[in-house]
Amino acid sequence: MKIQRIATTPIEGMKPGTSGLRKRVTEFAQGHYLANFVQSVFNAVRPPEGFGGVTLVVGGDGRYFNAEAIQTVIRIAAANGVERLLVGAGGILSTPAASCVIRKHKAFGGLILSASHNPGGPDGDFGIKFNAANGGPAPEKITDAIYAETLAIKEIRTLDTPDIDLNQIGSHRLGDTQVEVIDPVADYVELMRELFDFPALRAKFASGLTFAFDAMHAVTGPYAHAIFERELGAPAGTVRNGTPLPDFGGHHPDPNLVHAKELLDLMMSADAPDLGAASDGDGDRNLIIGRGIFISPSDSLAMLAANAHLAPAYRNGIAGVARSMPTSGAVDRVADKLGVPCYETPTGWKFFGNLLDAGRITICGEESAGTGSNHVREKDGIWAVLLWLSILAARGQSAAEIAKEHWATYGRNYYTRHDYEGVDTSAAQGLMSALEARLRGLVGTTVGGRRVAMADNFSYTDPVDGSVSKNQGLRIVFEDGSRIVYRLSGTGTTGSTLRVYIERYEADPARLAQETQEALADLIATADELAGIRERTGRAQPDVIT
Ligand code: VG1
Ligand code: CO
Repeated sequence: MKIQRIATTPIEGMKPGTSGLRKRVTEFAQGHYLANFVQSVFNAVRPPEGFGGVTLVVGGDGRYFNAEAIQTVIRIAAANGVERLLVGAGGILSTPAASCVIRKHKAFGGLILSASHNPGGPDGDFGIKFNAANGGPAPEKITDAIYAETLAIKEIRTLDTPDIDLNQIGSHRLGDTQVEVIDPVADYVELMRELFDFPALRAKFASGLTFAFDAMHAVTGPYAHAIFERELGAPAGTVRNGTPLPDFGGHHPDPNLVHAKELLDLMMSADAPDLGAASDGDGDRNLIIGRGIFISPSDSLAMLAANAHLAPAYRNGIAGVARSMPTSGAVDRVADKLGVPCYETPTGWKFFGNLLDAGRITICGEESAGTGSNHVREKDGIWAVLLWLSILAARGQSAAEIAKEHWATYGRNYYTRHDYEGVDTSAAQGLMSALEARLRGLVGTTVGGRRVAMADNFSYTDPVDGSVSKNQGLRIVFEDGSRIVYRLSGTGTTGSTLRVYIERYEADPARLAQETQEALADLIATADELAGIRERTGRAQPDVIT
């Protein structure tokens, strides 16, 4: 088969963000945009001996442009000499399933086509990222190398071949490349069966445990139907919006209290099942709502760490935990009590990989509804739900009872994140640099009635390989342990998103049941005052509060 060498020129702005390259579909679909990036990945990761003998995994979240993009990726991979491609049927692989397939089949890595929680459709977003052989998102060293290649690229290697039929499971030959279309769900279900006690969960569903899962018309539908309804016997209808749609049914597949409002309303109603959960576009996030109670992702991470031993995979305890810097300190208290280390990393799953590979941690998570463990190298929405179901089953208590007991034991970290979306980029950057310039001077002063104990721009030194990641968010810590963190999002595609993370610890048993926004009201006001949010962004209120 004749390899086509197509001349091209570098395209600016392809620096991967928090989780790969994300742009509007309109940008991705233009000219050589996608092909330039994919070829740059191959240029950056090519082993000295080439891609012969290499297996690569390819799949996506099924969003608009996924089907075309996957064919482009297959052709470029074949033209670059990749020996074997494992492609999810229908072009589908959830992010955690892709991680699972890479690890199980000892692949060299994978290309995941997803813009995750970003909106989809012709006017929505698309994305792509490279995961390495451990199944995890490429570390910064590799994403930097990919970026450098995007600025130097001269030609794209591809084939002039018809599309491969991805709708049937089976094998195809494309030049010297073997393209295997695989069941996107099977390997993942098998892994979940190993980690959790499916017969015990099945028995709980049979004896009346009730559950609602909102797949938000995104990629988790097929996984959720297979696991919750078929494997565990939950009644049909347990999984809602379970058919993946290219535009997510016109909704925004971000499982938060704004976009998963239907689920929230159900869980706060008289008909609420025992547990409610939702996942995002690519299946790596989880929203957990008990009957009448929202469990904040930071609290969920802490509660999962404290109770993980109730599931077979973690029966012998956990080696350690990690959380991203803006995530609340609730899990730190659990680690303390368990006598295991707790690591604080920058935002984004790629920073957990080394800690997991080195066996230093077993469970990790982020405030943005991401929780996972050493079973794969991505956060995993369905895994988190299965762990919650296992804990409910083993403890025989409601989510609300578990949360209350947790707070009574550890105290409560009241926590909220305020997002200001689509802010003018220069206004957002101005806010951050003005605040950064003042950080040093803030230490020792009193703001909003609290003395500032520490203020810095978070920098992380990876304890495993010593790599340093700077500029990971501005944090202001007060003497009473309260904290305000400011960051600009690295996943958005329009303007800038300012994220403000606010946290206060409460140990007083009489004050553990407050409404979160009320409990944090004075710090929220201080956050605005410190950075001049209203003044600089012109916004009186955040767009999303979680
Ligand atoms: C956001 C979250 C971060 C998460 C990332 C990818 O990044 O804050 O915690 O890892 O999305 O999640 P940012 O830079 O926008 O704050 V996913 O589910 O979109 O891959
Ligand atoms: Co996601």
